[in-house]
Amino acid sequence: MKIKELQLVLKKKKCDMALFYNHESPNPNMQYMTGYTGIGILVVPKNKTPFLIAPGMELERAKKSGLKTYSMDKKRFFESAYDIIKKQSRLRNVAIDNTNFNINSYNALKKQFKCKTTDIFQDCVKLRETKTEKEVEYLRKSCNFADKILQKTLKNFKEFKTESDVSAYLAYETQRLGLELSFPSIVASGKNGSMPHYTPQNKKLNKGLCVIDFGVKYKGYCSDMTRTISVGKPSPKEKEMYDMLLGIQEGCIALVKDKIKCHELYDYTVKGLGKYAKNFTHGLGHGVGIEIHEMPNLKMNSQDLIVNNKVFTIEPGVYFPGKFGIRIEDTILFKGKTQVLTKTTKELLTL
Ligand SMILES: [Mn+2]
Repeated sequence: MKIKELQLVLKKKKCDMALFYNHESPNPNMQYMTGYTGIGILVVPKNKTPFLIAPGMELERAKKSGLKTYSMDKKRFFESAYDIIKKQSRLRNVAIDNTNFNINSYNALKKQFKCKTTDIFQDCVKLRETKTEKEVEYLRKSCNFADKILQKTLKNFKEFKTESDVSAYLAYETQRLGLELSFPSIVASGKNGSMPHYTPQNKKLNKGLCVIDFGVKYKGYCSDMTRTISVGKPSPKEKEMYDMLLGIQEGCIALVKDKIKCHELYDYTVKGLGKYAKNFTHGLGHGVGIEIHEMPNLKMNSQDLIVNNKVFTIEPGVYFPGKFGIRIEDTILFKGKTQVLTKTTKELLTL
């Protein structure tokens, strides 16, 4: 995606080429440009066709990207790459994404290439912020799958005894459909719900509210959704807080429009929460794409704008340590109008 746009950045920054690499975990920018998530190097020359360099064991997979793929010989990673690249491109100024380069790799690159490097991490983040039609389609499907799996989980909820029963079922159903989780699911029952990033335990589900935060990856694209349900009948206080938060979440979604600044959505939430604003301890939401957290950032003071083809979450939450927590999250597409991509009911279910 967006190779031409990247090449414009390279020309503007007077770089000969961009170089991205994967060693262990996939580099999101390389995945974005090529779809390839294996070990190797992506080279994007400023005015020629991009190509991949991959070790023998990954060649078959790398070629599926449709890009010309060169085989690394048995030499070291960057040494091998250098021999291939120097025949194709000038190497005075190489653009790299600093945030995805570790210090050892950087030193190896500098030693071998003897080049200047220019950071294009933020440029890549910017390119990925607005989604192409293809990406919108993938994100929409990703959300459909997440809905389907979560709804099946809620339907079977009576069978689960522990938090990890629930998270294991979510993972099982995800894998059965040939998908991956966007992140380890959160299933936080009762007082555990007050920890926004809680890890589910192999312990009996507590009575009361239960926060379930879940998403899948479809063709590499993440969905993200949170529902809070009630195990047994909710107390009047829990029900009151839930209704208030749902009103704010839906009010916030209704407020989304072209060119609105993200802090305006955040401010609306804080105002709506009134005296409970101090119990809202995280940002209002974030962009989603190849990574679970992308731009825009819907936090305090954020000047990021909502414009066509941005996909992001709206997820207000309130947390009462030692008591309970509530979070309600949808993945939203803005494209002329606001479309809520995650469609699982937000009625407070008693299961
Ligand atoms: Mn989220």
